[in-house]
Amino acid sequence: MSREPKFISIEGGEGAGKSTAIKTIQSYLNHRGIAHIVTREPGGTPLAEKIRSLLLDKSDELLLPETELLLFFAGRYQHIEHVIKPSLNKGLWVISDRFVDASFAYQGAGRGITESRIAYLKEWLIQDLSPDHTLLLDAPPSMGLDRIKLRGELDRIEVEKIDFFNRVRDCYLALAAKEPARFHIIDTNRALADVQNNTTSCLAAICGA
Ligand code: T5A
Repeated sequence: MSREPKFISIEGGEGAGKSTAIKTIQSYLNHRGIAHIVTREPGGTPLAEKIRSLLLDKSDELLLPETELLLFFAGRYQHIEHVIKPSLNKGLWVISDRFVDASFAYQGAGRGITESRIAYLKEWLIQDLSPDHTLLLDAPPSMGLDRIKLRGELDRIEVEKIDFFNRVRDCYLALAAKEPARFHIIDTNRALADVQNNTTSCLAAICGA
């Protein structure tokens, strides 16, 4: 079994099932005795959690796309330097609920910021840190939105129109097509037990079962 610490990101649209998959992942890693942390973006450090509130809470002042992008990267840099890198250096696996692919999908395809601007920030702040594996939880956006509406009030991003989320999904699928060795697509438009089985099989392959 490979014990080299791995960095795994979990991506997908709203309500695609990331939190649900992370529970399955945690229980699999615990079962295998693999020491790990679960963290998230936006967030992951006390300061980055404050930035998360700025990003997700509704406000009377329009948050401009450029400001939004810079806030995501500001929180991400705190997260990388204070949590992700130190954890990997200690030999812990890092499971992150979203990472930089989300900026390409949401601020790029969603908001319309050019890919080269996002790529510039990525090169400056992230350099060669990349998830070893990315689980892309994929479902039609309308289905994910229906699921989260049952949960209660929507946040500042969740209230976007369906076209926005269709662009986000298309971008994620395009990113996955470009890097098939890193991305593992899990169809979450299925019964929960099937999704859990597929997530566990994916983890088993990553861990070298
Ligand atoms: N963002 C983030 C950017 O714009 N740019 C960035 O760079 C980054 C990092 C973050 C927001 O910020 C944006 C993206 C987001 O808008 P978030 O905390 O990641 O927000 O929130 P969401 O993506 O909105 O995550 P959610 O918690 O809302 O959804 P999940 O985790 O994908 O879904 P989950 O697992 O909570 O499931 C939703 C519901 O569906 C049920 C669950 O029980 C739950 O009730 N469910 C199923 N029901 C039936 N069958 C299944 N197979 C099911 N799977 C889950």
